[in-house]
Amino acid sequence: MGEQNEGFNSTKQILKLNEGEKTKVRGWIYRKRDLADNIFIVVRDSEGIIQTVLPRKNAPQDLVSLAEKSTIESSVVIEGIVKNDERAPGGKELQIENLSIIGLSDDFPIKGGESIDYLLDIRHLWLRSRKLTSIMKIRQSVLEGLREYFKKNNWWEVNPPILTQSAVEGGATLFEVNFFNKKAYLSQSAQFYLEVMIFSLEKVWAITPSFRAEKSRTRRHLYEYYHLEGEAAWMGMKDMMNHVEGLIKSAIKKVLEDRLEDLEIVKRDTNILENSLKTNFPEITYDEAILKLKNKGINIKWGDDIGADEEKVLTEYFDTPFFLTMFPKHLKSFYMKIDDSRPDVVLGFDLEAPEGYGEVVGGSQREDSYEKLYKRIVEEGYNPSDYQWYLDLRKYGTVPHSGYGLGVDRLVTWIAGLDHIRDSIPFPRFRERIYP
Ligand code: NSS
Repeated sequence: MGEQNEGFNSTKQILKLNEGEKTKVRGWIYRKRDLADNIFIVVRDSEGIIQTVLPRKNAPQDLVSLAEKSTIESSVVIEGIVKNDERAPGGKELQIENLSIIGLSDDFPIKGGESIDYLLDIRHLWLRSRKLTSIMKIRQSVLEGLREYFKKNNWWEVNPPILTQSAVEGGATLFEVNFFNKKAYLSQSAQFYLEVMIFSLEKVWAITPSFRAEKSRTRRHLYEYYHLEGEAAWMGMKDMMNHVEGLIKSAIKKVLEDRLEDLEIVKRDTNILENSLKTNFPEITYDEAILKLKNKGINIKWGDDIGADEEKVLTEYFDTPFFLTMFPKHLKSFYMKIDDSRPDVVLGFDLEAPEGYGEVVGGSQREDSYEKLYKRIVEEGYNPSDYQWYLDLRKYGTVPHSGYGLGVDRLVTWIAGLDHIRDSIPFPRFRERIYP
């Protein structure tokens, strides 16, 4: 048995009803205009908006008083008759026959023109905006597209922990936790746990919050973000890049199929998304990227980090996502496999989103030799005993394998064309506030 709607129609369903039909809708008051002849009340629900109207003439006085008393963001139940009216959004409106106020709203603090800072303070109310509502729906479709791809290709979803003992991405961005008077950390990445799981399940993925005490405040960093990670036995770097391309395309496709209305509400130009489905994602190596950057007049040499600013310049060359591969060893983490033919280069890849967005995925083939990995851990100044269980994986039936991490919030930011990562997630965490 499905969920019961108790005879209500959603705002969207009402747009499909015929003139003269009687129906009930429930939602919140989105706009209100109190005119001499009519009171217009636009109601929003999770699916959209519908205009309702109460003609003052012949309406019972208590109904008029209720309509007058109702305020923006009050929750209401309205019964009425469908009328065609091309001036109404969607071409239909509901002529009010009955109105109940379920929860009368105080004067709603958002009226338009508020500062970003203030809106973040009242995020719990701002989340009702049409823009954020559409973004949350786009986010859900992104996740659905990603999930479908894993299912189609027989990957296993696993649930790694958030409380951990060791750093995956270096100590600099770790959040420390007092765990019964012992030191523990909030996870930066589930990678090592996923590497454990491939020895039984072969292809595994997880979505977990990851925590980074980032020093820089940027448009693409959160302190807590949703991290989708994949890891697979028997896959080399190229195999994993192919997988990541399919995965990202699956998310884009889902959004284009299901969320056109929401993309319009957030004013996203969909050309670049459609384009991205039609072509293979190009690859440039780190070496090629340095040349391209030099050609653009950037002061950079081999061995320098390609940061957000440089990535932005590189995106000018592409109108789809593209891969950046084969990085200098010293720029990347100790677990990346070193290229057989170049001891200073690792088999790492990033996926960059176009239009200036930059890195969305970071991945690599993993070092699968016990001796080489041990050496890299020591070289980086870590204590091998802290990585005992991780090293063990190379002792008991080691296997070539690769994996990656995808910033879900960054992917949503790009797909929805947002100018800041904070709006891709309902409750963004910044250094200044973990409220609400
Ligand atoms: O640091 S990463 O590049 N790579 C890892 O953590 C690997 N251990 C993942 C793996 O191979 N299993 O982070 C991966 C992605 C990166 O490309 C971003 O898209 C995203 O995670 N990321 C972030 N998103 C939002 N905010 C912050 N601070 C952030 N840091 C990384």
